[in-house]
Amino acid sequence: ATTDPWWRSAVVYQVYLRSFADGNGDGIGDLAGLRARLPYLSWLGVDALWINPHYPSGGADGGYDISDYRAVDPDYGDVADLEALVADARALGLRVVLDVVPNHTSDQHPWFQAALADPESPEASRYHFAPASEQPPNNWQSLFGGPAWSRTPDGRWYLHLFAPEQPDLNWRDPAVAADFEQTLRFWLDRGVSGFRVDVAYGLFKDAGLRDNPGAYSPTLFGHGPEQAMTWNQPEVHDVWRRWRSICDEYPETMLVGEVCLADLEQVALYSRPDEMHQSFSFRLLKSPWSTEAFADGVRTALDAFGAVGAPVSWVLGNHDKDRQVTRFGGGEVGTARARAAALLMLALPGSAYVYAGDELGLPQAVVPDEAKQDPIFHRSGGARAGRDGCRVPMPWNDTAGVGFSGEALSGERAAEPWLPVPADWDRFAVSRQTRDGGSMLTLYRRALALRDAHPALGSGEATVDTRGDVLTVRCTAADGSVVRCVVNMGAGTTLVRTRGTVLLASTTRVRRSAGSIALPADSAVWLTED
Ligand code: TEU
Ligand code: CA
Repeated sequence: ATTDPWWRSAVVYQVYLRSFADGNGDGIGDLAGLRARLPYLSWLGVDALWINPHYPSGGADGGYDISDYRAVDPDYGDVADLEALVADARALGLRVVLDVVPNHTSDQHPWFQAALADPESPEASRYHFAPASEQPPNNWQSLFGGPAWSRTPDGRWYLHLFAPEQPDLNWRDPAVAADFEQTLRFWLDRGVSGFRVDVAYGLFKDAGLRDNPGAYSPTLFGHGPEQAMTWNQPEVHDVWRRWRSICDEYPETMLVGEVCLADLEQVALYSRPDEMHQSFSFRLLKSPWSTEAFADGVRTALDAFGAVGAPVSWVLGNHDKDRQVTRFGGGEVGTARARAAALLMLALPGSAYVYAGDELGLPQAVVPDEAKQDPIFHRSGGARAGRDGCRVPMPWNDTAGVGFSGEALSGERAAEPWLPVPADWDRFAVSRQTRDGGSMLTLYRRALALRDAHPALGSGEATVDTRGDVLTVRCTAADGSVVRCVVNMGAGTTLVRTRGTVLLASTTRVRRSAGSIALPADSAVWLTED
């Protein structure tokens, strides 16, 4: 019972639309499929869903190259399907958050097509073009590999910080801002509860497009001063102030920014009270399995966001990073760690983002090279594996097609899924895990139910302590109630002194005795106070 706005402690489930559920049997996840699976999300106990881009797209970067911001890609349905989804979700108490991509459009977008056709067109000034010359205008690199500048057929240069099919918009042209404001209103008028803002640290570039001081080499936690000319320009904050004021016209709306900067204090500035409501904290997503790394990540985030009065938005997985089971070592060890990490994240105050399939403990899938779609793989000539392995369709049941494609709809055999599902993935199927009291899915569902029941979980204040391999987060609610999350990140069993009750354990191998519990390697518990 709290009067806080919903998003401050929400659990938001990230739906990779193309891989979630295929309603019409063409092998591609869609809005109808998602709509049919809403009861699952309600049963699981999440508060909201964020849907990866659903817009018409050139198809060069998993939908992050948008050709029409106020429509639905025919692969996924139409605007009426989205409205029906929002209505059904609302009836189940679930909110729908859309992805919006303001840093760049598709090269198929009518603006870019007009700009290609006529260098003097008004659309040309909405992008970054430079006159034909031998060398590109500066030393900027594309995040997907190679120079950030490509040539038009008539020899001009244009800027793309991602793939060449994703030309960067020029936010110094007021027509760009005006158009995005219409886009926001278009979807808000259709009942969505907000937006996840792609590359929110981008948009504006150095006004003189000067060389970056350093080469592009992503540091551990994101971009830093070496890329100072490309990212995090002060002007961008005016955009978020304007977007906030638009969202404030619609009750209970939120903006969450993707801000991939190394310095979390800079990231938190995007969540000042008059800007976006949240910006992701990617620390847990990028930390190796070590007490120091996790403790530092949690403390740094709590401090940085606390300083601006915003909740931390915790992330353990998304569509850009290897699945956590694999990141944490794979197999049984990786799974045990992912279970413990889930209890840590879901205890911490703030909002938590759960990437579809992480609640099933999916590992990074091995996708054959010839099936890979990710431009990172193709542009690097195969040197970088790409992100396909975390984007494989969801296994719903243990039939041959793992229940991804709706059997009922056409009566015909469903098409092959757009990315191949590993042969043994029926073992991760929702249908199996629902029946298994020890499954990852059961753990998530129990954790989410407890998080609803205990105000100390997901809101209030947290303090972080480490002792050897043991990380303890002590969470105190406004009513004074306390829950501790104790994580043993070491390789051996450890004894935790407590008289409290175990609310939930990540493993059945926790042993209780009077005054203490034995916590096995790579496990976590939620404890009431002594
Ligand atoms: O990602 C943008 C982005 O900058 C991250 O990939 C970032 O480089 C990384 O997390 C740093 O550690 C977003 C989307 O999430 C991604 O899927 C798109 O490909 C990209 O924007 C372009 O739209
Ligand atoms: Ca489909």
